[in-house]
Amino acid sequence: MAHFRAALDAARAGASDTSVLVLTHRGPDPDAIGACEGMRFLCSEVLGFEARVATVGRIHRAENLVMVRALDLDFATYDEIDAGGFFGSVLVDTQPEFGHTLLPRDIPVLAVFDHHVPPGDGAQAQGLEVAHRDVRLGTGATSSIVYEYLRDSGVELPERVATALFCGVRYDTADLSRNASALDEEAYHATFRLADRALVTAIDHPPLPPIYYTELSRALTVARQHDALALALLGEISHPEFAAEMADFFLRMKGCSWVVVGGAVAAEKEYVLSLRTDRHFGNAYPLMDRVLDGEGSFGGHGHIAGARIPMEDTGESFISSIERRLRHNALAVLGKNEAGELPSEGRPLG
Ligand SMILES: [Mn+2]
Repeated sequence: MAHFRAALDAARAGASDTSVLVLTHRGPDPDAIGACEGMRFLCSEVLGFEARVATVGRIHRAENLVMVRALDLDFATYDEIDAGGFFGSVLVDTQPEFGHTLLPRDIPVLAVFDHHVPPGDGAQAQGLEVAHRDVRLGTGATSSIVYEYLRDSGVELPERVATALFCGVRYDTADLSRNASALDEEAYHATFRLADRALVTAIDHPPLPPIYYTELSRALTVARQHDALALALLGEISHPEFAAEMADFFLRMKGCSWVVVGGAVAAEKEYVLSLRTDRHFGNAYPLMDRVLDGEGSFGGHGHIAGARIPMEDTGESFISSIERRLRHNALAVLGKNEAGELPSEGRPLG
């Protein structure tokens, strides 16, 4: 905490600007949203700086939208931000080296709080000089790390901040069942005690748009099971979080130990992939590496990995060529059958 404070103070001393900008990865999930809100509160209430949160990419997933709306979080979008007012930025739930994170050119990154494996096996992890870098691979949620700074400062958490942090820990650790450390456990219980219970439930059961059911129906039709792998490459989808949500959903099927779900998001000119493994199956990160086989960029921790492949073309044939490669790579992980062939068709789920 003293180190983080010193990093901000040093940057503030040499600047005419007075505010801190809090940033996260594109298409923020509940952990990113919770960590942003906790960090905004820490910077403003504890450290005494004006602080602003800016997010990049629209927030689509119903849970995440409800979280921002119901908690009335004051998040700007990146494009609205005037770089002039900030002496530095703080990154949460991501690292400057990740491809899915946009950094303003004129604002230095002063601090990083994250729990994802740094790109490049950690060797080039210190690529950008950052005064305060707190990356904890053993922690289930960045919201837990932010909670620890708030706890150590002794500040009382308002209901809204506690609710945001709780949702962050809750969804990134699946209610402490996934990648959860002692700190996650403490953060989960401490923030839940102060959270707005009605809002916690409302965020868990958000209203869903009609397109959700259309895409759900397609995902169920397209998904195939190959031994312990459920594979669903969905063609075009309306938003990237849908792939993550379907990955979680398919992983619940009995007999399924790992899941790969992908879809093309035309608006963002990207093909997104979500990979999940169950408790017994091992790490998601090296599996994603094999499924991508050099394409795009990816990140992950424990049983979760996500990837993005830029698309120069959003036409159907381009999308299917990506999906053909991904399917081939995923099936190659399963190995060849006795005839020396990769498993082919698979069978429909259910
Ligand atoms: Mn996270």
